[in-house]
Amino acid sequence: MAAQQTSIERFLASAAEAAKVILETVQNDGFIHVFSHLDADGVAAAGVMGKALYRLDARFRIRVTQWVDEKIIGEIVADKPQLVILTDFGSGYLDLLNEKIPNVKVLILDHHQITGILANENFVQVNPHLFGIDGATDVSGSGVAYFVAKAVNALNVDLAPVALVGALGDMQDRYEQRKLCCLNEIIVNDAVATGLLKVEKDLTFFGRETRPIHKTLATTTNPFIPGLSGEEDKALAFLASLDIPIKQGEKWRALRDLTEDEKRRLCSALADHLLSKGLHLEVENLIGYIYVLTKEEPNTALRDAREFAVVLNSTGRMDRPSLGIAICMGDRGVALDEANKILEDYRKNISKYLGWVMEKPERMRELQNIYVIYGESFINEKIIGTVSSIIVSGLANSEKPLIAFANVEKEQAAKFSARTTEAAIRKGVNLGEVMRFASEAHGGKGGGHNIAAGAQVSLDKIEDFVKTVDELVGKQLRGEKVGSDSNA
Ligand SMILES: [Mn+2]
Repeated sequence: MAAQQTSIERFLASAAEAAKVILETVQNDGFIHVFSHLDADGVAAAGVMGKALYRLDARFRIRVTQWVDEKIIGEIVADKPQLVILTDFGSGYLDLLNEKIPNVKVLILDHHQITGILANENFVQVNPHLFGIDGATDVSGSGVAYFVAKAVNALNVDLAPVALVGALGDMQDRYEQRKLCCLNEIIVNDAVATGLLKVEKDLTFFGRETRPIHKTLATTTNPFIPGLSGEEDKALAFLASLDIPIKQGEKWRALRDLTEDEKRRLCSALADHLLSKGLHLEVENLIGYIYVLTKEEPNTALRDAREFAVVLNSTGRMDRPSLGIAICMGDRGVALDEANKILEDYRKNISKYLGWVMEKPERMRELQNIYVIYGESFINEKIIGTVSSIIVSGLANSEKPLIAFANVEKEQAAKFSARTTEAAIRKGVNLGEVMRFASEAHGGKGGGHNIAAGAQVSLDKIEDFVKTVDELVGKQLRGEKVGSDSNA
Protein backbone atom coordinates (compact mmCIF):
# COMPACT_ATOMS: atom_id res chain seq x y z
CA MET A 1 0.00 0.00 0.00
CA ALA A 2 2.96 2.29 0.47
CA ALA A 3 2.97 5.00 -2.14
CA GLN A 4 5.78 5.36 -4.64
CA GLN A 5 8.38 8.00 -3.88
CA THR A 6 7.28 9.90 -6.96
CA SER A 7 3.71 10.30 -5.73
CA ILE A 8 5.00 11.64 -2.44
CA GLU A 9 7.21 14.10 -4.28
CA ARG A 10 4.31 15.23 -6.43
CA PHE A 11 2.12 15.62 -3.37
CA LEU A 12 4.79 17.73 -1.65
CA ALA A 13 5.15 19.87 -4.79
CA SER A 14 1.44 20.65 -4.68
CA ALA A 15 1.76 21.57 -0.98
CA ALA A 16 4.56 23.96 -1.96
CA GLU A 17 2.32 25.51 -4.60
CA ALA A 18 -0.37 26.15 -1.96
CA ALA A 19 2.28 27.62 0.37
CA LYS A 20 3.24 30.07 -2.37
CA VAL A 21 -0.35 31.30 -2.61
CA ILE A 22 -0.42 31.90 1.16
CA LEU A 23 2.88 33.79 1.12
CA GLU A 24 1.78 35.97 -1.80
CA THR A 25 -1.53 36.79 -0.11
CA VAL A 26 0.19 37.76 3.15
CA GLN A 27 2.74 39.86 1.26
CA ASN A 28 -0.16 41.83 -0.24
CA ASP A 29 -1.72 42.15 3.22
CA GLY A 30 -4.69 40.07 2.05
CA PHE A 31 -7.34 38.90 4.48
CA ILE A 32 -7.53 35.12 4.82
CA HIS A 33 -10.54 33.09 5.84
CA VAL A 34 -9.72 29.60 7.14
CA PHE A 35 -12.62 27.27 7.18
CA SER A 36 -12.33 23.81 8.75
CA HIS A 37 -14.22 20.68 9.75
CA LEU A 38 -15.28 20.27 13.38
CA ASP A 39 -13.85 16.84 14.19
CA ALA A 40 -10.46 16.27 15.85
CA ASP A 41 -8.65 16.25 12.52
CA GLY A 42 -10.38 19.42 11.36
CA VAL A 43 -9.67 21.24 14.62
CA ALA A 44 -6.02 20.13 14.44
CA ALA A 45 -5.83 21.29 10.80
CA ALA A 46 -7.26 24.69 11.77
CA GLY A 47 -4.71 24.89 14.61
CA VAL A 48 -1.81 24.08 12.27
CA MET A 49 -2.95 26.64 9.70
CA GLY A 50 -3.76 29.20 12.41
CA LYS A 51 -0.29 28.94 13.92
CA ALA A 52 1.40 29.17 10.52
CA LEU A 53 -0.60 32.31 9.66
CA TYR A 54 -0.04 33.81 13.11
CA ARG A 55 3.71 33.40 12.62
CA LEU A 56 3.42 35.24 9.31
CA ASP A 57 1.60 38.07 11.06
CA ALA A 58 -1.22 37.49 8.61
CA ARG A 59 -4.72 38.93 8.87
CA PHE A 60 -6.99 35.91 9.19
CA ARG A 61 -9.96 34.38 10.89
CA ILE A 62 -10.87 30.76 11.48
CA ARG A 63 -14.26 29.23 11.31
CA VAL A 64 -15.19 25.62 12.09
CA THR A 65 -18.33 23.91 10.84
CA GLN A 66 -19.75 20.45 10.43
CA TRP A 67 -20.14 20.67 6.67
CA VAL A 68 -19.92 23.00 3.67
CA ASP A 69 -23.13 24.44 2.26
CA GLU A 70 -24.37 27.45 0.28
CA LYS A 71 -25.33 29.43 3.33
CA ILE A 72 -21.91 29.09 4.97
CA ILE A 73 -20.11 29.88 1.73
CA GLY A 74 -22.32 32.97 1.37
CA GLU A 75 -21.25 34.17 4.81
CA ILE A 76 -17.60 33.63 3.96
CA VAL A 77 -17.86 35.53 0.70
CA ALA A 78 -19.59 38.40 2.56
CA ASP A 79 -16.39 38.70 4.63
CA LYS A 80 -14.58 39.68 1.42
CA PRO A 81 -11.47 37.55 1.93
CA GLN A 82 -8.62 37.64 -0.57
CA LEU A 83 -7.98 33.97 0.15
CA VAL A 84 -10.18 31.17 1.46
CA ILE A 85 -8.44 28.10 2.88
CA LEU A 86 -10.53 25.00 3.45
CA THR A 87 -8.96 22.35 5.64
CA ASP A 88 -10.16 18.78 6.18
CA PHE A 89 -13.03 19.25 3.75
CA GLY A 90 -13.70 20.87 0.40
CA SER A 91 -12.75 18.14 -2.08
CA GLY A 92 -16.28 16.79 -1.86
CA TYR A 93 -17.74 20.17 -2.77
CA LEU A 94 -15.72 21.29 -5.80
CA ASP A 95 -18.74 22.13 -7.94
CA LEU A 96 -20.42 24.10 -5.16
CA LEU A 97 -17.24 26.06 -4.43
CA ASN A 98 -16.73 26.80 -8.10
CA GLU A 99 -20.30 28.00 -8.45
CA LYS A 100 -20.34 30.17 -5.31
CA ILE A 101 -16.80 31.58 -5.05
CA PRO A 102 -15.43 31.51 -8.59
CA ASN A 103 -13.46 34.76 -8.30
CA VAL A 104 -11.62 34.36 -5.01
CA LYS A 105 -8.37 32.45 -4.49
CA VAL A 106 -9.23 29.17 -2.77
CA LEU A 107 -6.95 26.54 -1.26
CA ILE A 108 -8.49 23.15 -0.64
CA LEU A 109 -6.32 21.18 1.78
CA ASP A 110 -8.19 17.93 2.13
CA HIS A 111 -7.84 14.16 2.22
CA HIS A 112 -11.42 13.08 1.48
CA GLN A 113 -12.46 11.42 -1.75
CA ILE A 114 -12.73 13.97 -4.57
CA THR A 115 -16.06 14.64 -6.27
CA GLY A 116 -16.56 17.05 -9.12
CA ILE A 117 -13.95 18.68 -11.30
CA LEU A 118 -11.48 21.38 -10.41
CA ALA A 119 -11.84 23.75 -13.35
CA ASN A 120 -10.88 27.09 -11.88
CA GLU A 121 -7.44 28.63 -12.00
CA ASN A 122 -8.13 30.43 -8.70
CA PHE A 123 -8.30 27.07 -6.94
CA VAL A 124 -5.38 25.02 -5.67
CA GLN A 125 -6.23 21.60 -4.32
CA VAL A 126 -3.80 19.58 -2.22
CA ASN A 127 -5.23 16.11 -1.79
CA PRO A 128 -3.37 12.76 -1.56
CA HIS A 129 -5.98 11.08 -3.78
CA LEU A 130 -4.75 13.21 -6.70
CA PHE A 131 -1.44 11.33 -6.49
CA GLY A 132 -2.70 7.83 -5.79
CA ILE A 133 -2.08 8.12 -2.05
CA ASP A 134 -4.83 6.80 0.19
CA GLY A 135 -6.38 9.69 2.10
CA ALA A 136 -8.18 7.33 4.46
CA THR A 137 -4.98 5.93 5.95
CA ASP A 138 -1.87 7.73 4.75
CA VAL A 139 -2.41 11.39 5.58
CA SER A 140 -5.19 13.33 7.28
CA GLY A 141 -6.55 16.86 6.88
CA SER A 142 -4.21 18.18 9.55
CA GLY A 143 -1.34 16.33 7.85
CA VAL A 144 -2.10 18.04 4.53
CA ALA A 145 -2.25 21.39 6.37
CA TYR A 146 1.06 20.51 8.04
CA PHE A 147 2.87 19.86 4.75
CA VAL A 148 1.63 23.22 3.46
CA ALA A 149 2.66 24.95 6.71
CA LYS A 150 6.10 23.36 6.52
CA ALA A 151 6.47 24.61 2.94
CA VAL A 152 5.50 28.11 4.17
CA ASN A 153 8.23 28.06 6.81
CA ALA A 154 10.49 25.26 8.01
CA LEU A 155 9.95 26.50 11.60
CA ASN A 156 6.45 25.06 11.40
CA VAL A 157 7.95 21.59 11.75
CA ASP A 158 7.11 21.98 15.45
CA LEU A 159 3.45 21.53 14.47
CA ALA A 160 4.13 17.91 13.48
CA PRO A 161 2.72 16.45 16.74
CA VAL A 162 -0.58 18.30 16.20
CA ALA A 163 -0.78 16.89 12.66
CA LEU A 164 -0.37 13.37 14.08
CA VAL A 165 -3.08 14.00 16.65
CA GLY A 166 -5.41 14.77 13.73
CA ALA A 167 -4.39 11.59 11.91
CA LEU A 168 -5.07 9.50 15.00
CA GLY A 169 -8.38 11.32 15.50
CA ASP A 170 -9.31 10.10 12.02
CA MET A 171 -8.17 6.59 13.00
CA GLN A 172 -5.45 6.40 10.39
CA ASP A 173 -3.39 4.01 12.53
CA ARG A 174 -4.77 1.08 10.59
CA TYR A 175 -1.50 -0.50 9.56
CA GLU A 176 -0.03 -3.45 11.46
CA GLN A 177 0.23 -2.77 15.18
CA ARG A 178 -1.60 0.51 14.77
CA LYS A 179 1.30 2.19 13.05
CA LEU A 180 1.07 5.45 11.12
CA CYS A 181 2.58 5.04 7.65
CA CYS A 182 3.38 6.78 4.38
CA LEU A 183 2.98 10.59 4.58
CA ASN A 184 1.97 10.22 8.23
CA GLU A 185 5.27 8.46 8.87
CA ILE A 186 7.17 11.43 7.42
CA ILE A 187 5.37 13.60 9.99
CA VAL A 188 6.26 11.11 12.75
CA ASN A 189 9.91 11.33 11.71
CA ASP A 190 9.78 15.15 11.73
CA ALA A 191 8.29 15.15 15.23
CA VAL A 192 10.84 12.65 16.53
CA ALA A 193 13.73 14.56 14.94
CA THR A 194 12.66 17.76 16.69
CA GLY A 195 12.44 15.95 20.03
CA LEU A 196 8.70 16.52 20.37
CA LEU A 197 7.63 12.91 19.97
CA LYS A 198 8.63 9.51 21.26
CA VAL A 199 7.28 6.37 19.63
CA GLU A 200 6.87 3.38 21.93
CA LYS A 201 5.37 -0.06 21.72
CA ASP A 202 2.89 -0.94 24.40
CA LEU A 203 -0.66 -2.09 25.07
CA THR A 204 -2.79 0.20 22.92
CA PHE A 205 -5.75 0.48 25.26
CA PHE A 206 -7.23 3.94 25.31
CA GLY A 207 -6.58 6.14 28.33
CA ARG A 208 -2.93 5.28 28.82
CA GLU A 209 -2.01 8.56 30.52
CA THR A 210 -5.12 9.57 32.42
CA ARG A 211 -7.49 6.70 33.02
CA PRO A 212 -7.35 4.39 36.07
CA ILE A 213 -6.20 1.02 34.81
CA HIS A 214 -9.43 -0.87 35.65
CA LYS A 215 -11.42 1.79 33.78
CA THR A 216 -9.06 1.46 30.83
CA LEU A 217 -9.82 -2.26 30.65
CA ALA A 218 -13.54 -1.79 31.14
CA THR A 219 -13.85 0.89 28.47
CA THR A 220 -11.80 -0.96 25.86
CA THR A 221 -13.72 -1.73 22.72
CA ASN A 222 -10.77 -2.27 20.38
CA PRO A 223 -10.54 -5.19 20.83
CA PHE A 224 -13.83 -5.83 22.56
CA ILE A 225 -13.11 -8.07 25.55
CA PRO A 226 -16.16 -10.10 26.57
CA GLY A 227 -16.50 -10.20 30.33
CA LEU A 228 -14.36 -7.08 30.81
CA SER A 229 -15.52 -4.46 28.32
CA GLY A 230 -18.22 -2.43 29.99
CA GLU A 231 -17.78 -4.23 33.33
CA GLU A 232 -15.72 -2.23 35.75
CA ASP A 233 -16.14 -4.55 38.75
CA LYS A 234 -14.94 -7.53 36.72
CA ALA A 235 -11.97 -5.51 35.49
CA LEU A 236 -11.12 -4.73 39.13
CA ALA A 237 -11.33 -8.41 40.08
CA PHE A 238 -9.23 -9.33 37.05
CA LEU A 239 -6.44 -6.97 38.12
CA ALA A 240 -6.65 -8.16 41.73
CA SER A 241 -6.21 -11.76 40.57
CA LEU A 242 -2.98 -10.67 38.88
CA ASP A 243 -1.68 -8.84 41.94
CA ILE A 244 -1.62 -5.56 40.05
CA PRO A 245 -2.36 -2.73 42.51
CA ILE A 246 -4.80 -0.18 41.15
CA LYS A 247 -3.57 2.62 43.38
CA GLN A 248 -0.25 4.05 44.36
CA GLY A 249 -0.92 5.72 47.67
CA GLU A 250 -3.96 7.86 47.02
CA LYS A 251 -3.41 8.06 43.28
CA TRP A 252 -5.04 5.81 40.68
CA ARG A 253 -2.53 4.08 38.48
CA ALA A 254 -2.84 4.42 34.70
CA LEU A 255 -1.45 2.01 32.11
CA ARG A 256 1.68 4.14 31.80
CA ASP A 257 2.44 3.58 35.50
CA LEU A 258 2.61 -0.23 35.27
CA THR A 259 6.01 -1.89 35.49
CA GLU A 260 7.27 -4.03 32.60
CA ASP A 261 6.62 -7.14 34.66
CA GLU A 262 3.05 -6.09 35.46
CA LYS A 263 2.42 -5.39 31.78
CA ARG A 264 3.74 -8.81 30.83
CA ARG A 265 1.43 -10.49 33.34
CA LEU A 266 -1.51 -8.40 32.17
CA CYS A 267 -0.84 -9.25 28.51
CA SER A 268 -0.64 -12.96 28.99
CA ALA A 269 -3.68 -13.03 31.28
CA LEU A 270 -5.65 -11.06 28.69
CA ALA A 271 -4.59 -13.48 25.96
CA ASP A 272 -5.73 -16.44 28.13
CA HIS A 273 -8.96 -14.67 28.92
CA LEU A 274 -9.72 -14.00 25.24
CA LEU A 275 -8.90 -17.61 24.35
CA SER A 276 -11.25 -18.83 27.08
CA LYS A 277 -13.98 -16.80 25.36
CA GLY A 278 -13.18 -18.47 22.05
CA LEU A 279 -11.38 -15.44 20.59
CA HIS A 280 -8.12 -16.44 19.00
CA LEU A 281 -6.27 -13.22 19.43
CA GLU A 282 -2.51 -13.15 19.64
CA VAL A 283 -0.96 -11.02 22.38
CA GLU A 284 0.70 -9.05 19.60
CA ASN A 285 -2.74 -7.78 18.63
CA LEU A 286 -2.99 -6.00 21.95
CA ILE A 287 0.38 -4.33 21.43
CA GLY A 288 0.99 -1.46 19.11
CA TYR A 289 2.61 1.86 18.44
CA ILE A 290 2.06 4.61 21.02
CA TYR A 291 2.72 8.22 20.13
CA VAL A 292 3.93 10.16 23.18
CA LEU A 293 4.20 13.96 23.08
CA THR A 294 7.33 14.42 25.14
CA LYS A 295 6.87 18.12 25.97
CA GLU A 296 3.44 17.57 27.52
CA GLU A 297 3.03 16.80 31.22
CA PRO A 298 2.85 13.09 32.11
CA ASN A 299 -0.59 11.87 33.23
CA THR A 300 -2.37 14.50 31.15
CA ALA A 301 -4.53 13.82 28.11
CA LEU A 302 -2.23 15.82 25.82
CA ARG A 303 0.71 13.50 26.49
CA ASP A 304 -0.80 10.62 24.53
CA ALA A 305 -1.64 11.59 20.95
CA ARG A 306 -4.76 9.40 20.90
CA GLU A 307 -6.12 10.98 24.06
CA PHE A 308 -5.21 14.43 22.74
CA ALA A 309 -7.38 13.69 19.70
CA VAL A 310 -10.38 13.00 21.92
CA VAL A 311 -9.90 16.35 23.68
CA LEU A 312 -9.95 18.11 20.30
CA ASN A 313 -12.91 16.13 19.08
CA SER A 314 -14.92 17.01 22.17
CA THR A 315 -14.27 20.75 21.77
CA GLY A 316 -15.52 20.59 18.17
CA ARG A 317 -18.56 18.46 18.93
CA MET A 318 -19.55 20.53 21.96
CA ASP A 319 -19.49 23.84 20.05
CA ARG A 320 -16.18 25.04 21.53
CA PRO A 321 -13.70 24.39 18.68
CA SER A 322 -11.82 27.61 19.47
CA LEU A 323 -10.56 25.95 22.66
CA GLY A 324 -9.17 23.03 20.69
CA ILE A 325 -7.59 25.36 18.14
CA ALA A 326 -6.01 27.44 20.92
CA ILE A 327 -4.50 24.27 22.42
CA CYS A 328 -3.12 23.23 19.01
CA MET A 329 -1.59 26.71 18.67
CA GLY A 330 0.24 26.22 21.97
CA ASP A 331 -2.18 27.60 24.56
CA ARG A 332 -2.33 25.60 27.79
CA GLY A 333 -3.52 27.15 31.09
CA VAL A 334 -7.12 28.32 30.96
CA ALA A 335 -7.89 26.87 27.52
CA LEU A 336 -6.79 23.43 28.68
CA ASP A 337 -8.73 23.58 31.96
CA GLU A 338 -11.81 24.59 30.06
CA ALA A 339 -11.26 21.85 27.44
CA ASN A 340 -10.98 19.22 30.18
CA LYS A 341 -14.38 20.28 31.50
CA ILE A 342 -15.84 20.09 28.00
CA LEU A 343 -14.38 16.60 27.66
CA GLU A 344 -16.19 15.50 30.83
CA ASP A 345 -19.52 16.83 29.53
CA TYR A 346 -18.90 15.21 26.19
CA ARG A 347 -18.31 11.81 27.81
CA LYS A 348 -21.49 12.15 29.84
CA ASN A 349 -23.41 12.91 26.66
CA ILE A 350 -21.99 9.89 24.88
CA SER A 351 -22.84 7.48 27.66
CA LYS A 352 -26.33 8.98 27.85
CA TYR A 353 -26.76 8.34 24.11
CA LEU A 354 -25.32 4.81 24.25
CA GLY A 355 -27.70 3.97 27.09
CA TRP A 356 -30.59 5.44 25.12
CA VAL A 357 -29.82 3.39 22.00
CA MET A 358 -29.59 0.13 23.96
CA GLU A 359 -32.72 0.82 26.00
CA LYS A 360 -35.25 -0.09 23.29
CA PRO A 361 -34.73 -2.46 20.35
CA GLU A 362 -36.55 -0.21 17.87
CA ARG A 363 -33.86 2.43 18.33
CA MET A 364 -31.30 0.21 16.58
CA ARG A 365 -32.76 -1.96 13.83
CA GLU A 366 -31.09 -4.70 11.87
CA LEU A 367 -31.87 -4.75 8.15
CA GLN A 368 -30.61 -7.23 5.57
CA ASN A 369 -27.19 -5.60 5.07
CA ILE A 370 -26.92 -2.79 7.62
CA TYR A 371 -27.84 -1.69 11.11
CA VAL A 372 -29.72 1.60 11.54
CA ILE A 373 -29.83 3.77 14.65
CA TYR A 374 -32.88 6.04 14.85
CA GLY A 375 -31.37 8.93 16.78
CA GLU A 376 -34.09 11.29 15.52
CA SER A 377 -34.41 14.29 17.83
CA PHE A 378 -32.73 12.71 20.82
CA ILE A 379 -29.10 12.41 19.70
CA ASN A 380 -27.16 15.60 18.92
CA GLU A 381 -26.20 15.58 15.24
CA LYS A 382 -22.64 16.57 16.06
CA ILE A 383 -22.13 13.58 18.33
CA ILE A 384 -23.90 10.88 16.35
CA GLY A 385 -20.72 10.00 14.43
CA THR A 386 -18.87 9.25 17.66
CA VAL A 387 -21.76 7.15 18.95
CA SER A 388 -21.75 5.18 15.68
CA SER A 389 -18.00 4.58 15.88
CA ILE A 390 -18.31 3.18 19.40
CA ILE A 391 -21.25 0.94 18.60
CA VAL A 392 -19.82 -0.41 15.34
CA SER A 393 -16.70 -1.63 17.16
CA GLY A 394 -18.85 -3.84 19.38
CA LEU A 395 -21.22 -5.28 16.76
CA ALA A 396 -21.50 -9.05 16.67
CA ASN A 397 -21.92 -9.14 12.90
CA SER A 398 -18.98 -6.97 11.98
CA GLU A 399 -19.56 -7.24 8.24
CA LYS A 400 -22.72 -5.18 8.51
CA PRO A 401 -22.09 -1.43 8.38
CA LEU A 402 -23.95 0.84 10.75
CA ILE A 403 -25.74 4.02 9.80
CA ALA A 404 -27.18 6.40 12.37
CA PHE A 405 -29.11 9.59 11.96
CA ALA A 406 -30.18 12.62 13.93
CA ASN A 407 -32.72 15.22 12.89
CA VAL A 408 -31.59 18.80 12.33
CA GLU A 409 -35.00 20.41 12.76
CA LYS A 410 -34.05 23.92 11.67
CA GLU A 411 -32.84 22.60 8.32
CA GLN A 412 -35.66 20.04 8.02
CA ALA A 413 -32.92 17.50 7.36
CA ALA A 414 -31.59 14.27 8.79
CA LYS A 415 -27.86 13.95 9.23
CA PHE A 416 -26.54 10.43 8.69
CA SER A 417 -23.28 9.06 9.83
CA ALA A 418 -22.06 5.70 8.54
CA ARG A 419 -19.35 3.50 10.02
CA THR A 420 -17.99 0.08 9.27
CA THR A 421 -15.12 -2.28 9.99
CA GLU A 422 -12.03 -3.49 8.16
CA ALA A 423 -13.80 -6.83 7.73
CA ALA A 424 -16.57 -5.18 5.70
CA ILE A 425 -14.08 -3.19 3.63
CA ARG A 426 -12.24 -6.37 2.73
CA LYS A 427 -15.59 -7.66 1.45
CA GLY A 428 -15.95 -4.64 -0.85
CA VAL A 429 -17.90 -2.10 1.21
CA ASN A 430 -17.14 1.56 0.47
CA LEU A 431 -19.37 3.80 2.59
CA GLY A 432 -18.13 7.01 0.93
CA GLU A 433 -19.64 5.79 -2.37
CA VAL A 434 -22.77 4.42 -0.73
CA MET A 435 -23.50 7.69 1.10
CA ARG A 436 -22.88 9.74 -2.00
CA PHE A 437 -25.00 7.71 -4.41
CA ALA A 438 -27.81 7.04 -1.94
CA SER A 439 -28.10 10.68 -0.89
CA GLU A 440 -27.96 11.97 -4.45
CA ALA A 441 -30.71 9.52 -5.39
CA HIS A 442 -32.95 11.23 -2.83
CA GLY A 443 -32.01 14.89 -3.35
CA GLY A 444 -29.40 15.07 -0.59
CA LYS A 445 -25.63 15.05 -0.48
CA GLY A 446 -23.00 12.85 1.06
CA GLY A 447 -19.62 11.19 0.79
CA GLY A 448 -16.51 10.41 2.78
CA HIS A 449 -14.14 7.50 3.27
CA ASN A 450 -14.66 3.78 2.75
CA ILE A 451 -14.76 3.15 6.51
CA ALA A 452 -16.55 6.31 7.68
CA ALA A 453 -18.86 8.60 5.75
CA GLY A 454 -21.81 10.92 6.12
CA ALA A 455 -24.86 12.24 4.32
CA GLN A 456 -27.75 14.61 4.65
CA VAL A 457 -31.28 14.15 3.28
CA SER A 458 -34.54 15.93 3.97
CA LEU A 459 -36.68 14.54 6.78
CA ASP A 460 -39.33 13.09 4.47
CA LYS A 461 -36.71 11.03 2.60
CA ILE A 462 -35.31 9.14 5.59
CA GLU A 463 -36.96 5.78 4.94
CA ASP A 464 -36.24 5.87 1.19
CA PHE A 465 -32.63 6.73 1.86
CA VAL A 466 -32.19 3.94 4.42
CA LYS A 467 -33.66 1.46 1.96
CA THR A 468 -31.27 2.58 -0.79
CA VAL A 469 -28.27 2.36 1.54
CA ASP A 470 -29.26 -1.19 2.48
CA GLU A 471 -29.50 -2.12 -1.22
CA LEU A 472 -26.21 -0.47 -2.20
CA VAL A 473 -24.28 -2.12 0.63
CA GLY A 474 -25.83 -5.43 -0.47
CA LYS A 475 -24.55 -4.80 -3.99
CA GLN A 476 -21.05 -4.04 -2.75
CA LEU A 477 -21.03 -7.17 -0.59
CA ARG A 478 -21.92 -9.18 -3.71
CA GLY A 479 -19.02 -7.56 -5.55
CA GLU A 480 -21.16 -5.37 -7.81
CA LYS A 481 -20.36 -1.75 -8.58
CA VAL A 482 -22.77 0.89 -7.29
CA GLY A 483 -24.00 3.90 -9.26
CA SER A 484 -22.49 5.53 -12.31
CA ASP A 485 -19.27 7.40 -11.82
CA SER A 486 -20.08 10.15 -14.30
CA ASN A 487 -19.17 13.12 -12.13
CA ALA A 488 -16.04 11.71 -10.45
MN1 LIG B 1 -10.11 14.33 8.40
